[in-house]
Amino acid sequence: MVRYDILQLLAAHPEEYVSGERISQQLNVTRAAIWKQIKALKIEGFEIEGQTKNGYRLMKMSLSLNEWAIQQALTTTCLGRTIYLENELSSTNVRAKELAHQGGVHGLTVVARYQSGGQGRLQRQWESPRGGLWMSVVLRPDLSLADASKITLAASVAIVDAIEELFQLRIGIKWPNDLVFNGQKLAGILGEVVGEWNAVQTLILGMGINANFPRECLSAPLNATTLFEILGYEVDLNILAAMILKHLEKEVISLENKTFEKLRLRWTERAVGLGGEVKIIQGEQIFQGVFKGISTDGALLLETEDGEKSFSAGEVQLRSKKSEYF
Ligand code: BT5
Repeated sequence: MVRYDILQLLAAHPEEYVSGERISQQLNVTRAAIWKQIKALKIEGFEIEGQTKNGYRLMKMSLSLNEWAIQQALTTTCLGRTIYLENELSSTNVRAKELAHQGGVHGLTVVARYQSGGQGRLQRQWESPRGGLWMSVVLRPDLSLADASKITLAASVAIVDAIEELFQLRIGIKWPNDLVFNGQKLAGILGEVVGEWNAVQTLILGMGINANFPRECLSAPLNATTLFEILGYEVDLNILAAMILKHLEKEVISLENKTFEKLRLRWTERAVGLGGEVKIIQGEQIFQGVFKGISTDGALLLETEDGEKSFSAGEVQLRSKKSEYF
């Protein structure tokens, strides 16, 4: 796309103005076309200064989601290398599933600026206003089904690490995969297994991060927060997406190398409610006990009066005795 060729050229010369003549010659486009594309880039959120005498200079990248900017920020080998960014989707998980069925490769990523039918686990809804990061990745890792289920734990750690690296913010993980700050939900993860593909398991990993919008954009009863609320400024969603994909790729590779222990420890370090009294709701049954951590197969360990019990994600809900998020 000419627009991004122009941007590429400007980005390659961050300290200087690039003349319209030079852009025109290098990209074989008219001066009028350049002006039109620069205008479009500004609407996309890129800050570009134009000087009649000197030409154009890229002053600031766009904080809004942009395919080109994500590609620029990516440091991964596979994840996000094929990327689809849509202005609006019902759900990125649904779209990613369709693309996976059509043969989408390992690492294929779908991002939407807005979801009209964002999905949570167990048919719950996920509110997805503009300004959030709604992203799903198709993963075809070299893992058994049992190990593949640990990928949602890996995603929690990846998001926590990305947010810490970028904003020096410490996020907690509420088992199995809610990310919370001061007891309020900041992000959620929806992992779905969509079956085998050449004997390799295919997963769709959906990640939703409440980023650049105020808390009021979510319905009032939710116990939720957003990065904007916490940090007081808008973050670069492209860099955030790329950073999460970087950490996620690392975690997936380390799971493939059978090194779950490190992930288990990293996860445990961030777990909220650890060592405390919790309730586990499994259908009609309620178990009480002390939350001891997660086992080597990723199950939650609960010390009850009748001894240690383990619960795998999906079938149970975790509650503190006091509140939903401790
Ligand atoms: C989750 O489910 O937390 C998984 C959320 C995954 C969302 C991503 S966005 C990209 C991809 N595409 C999708 O369609 N989904 C994934 P669960 O643990 O079931 O939590 C759902 C519950 O969280 C809801 O019932 C609400 O109570 C609450 N909730 C809904 N929207 C929220 C939001 N934006 N922030 C915080 N809490 C929310």
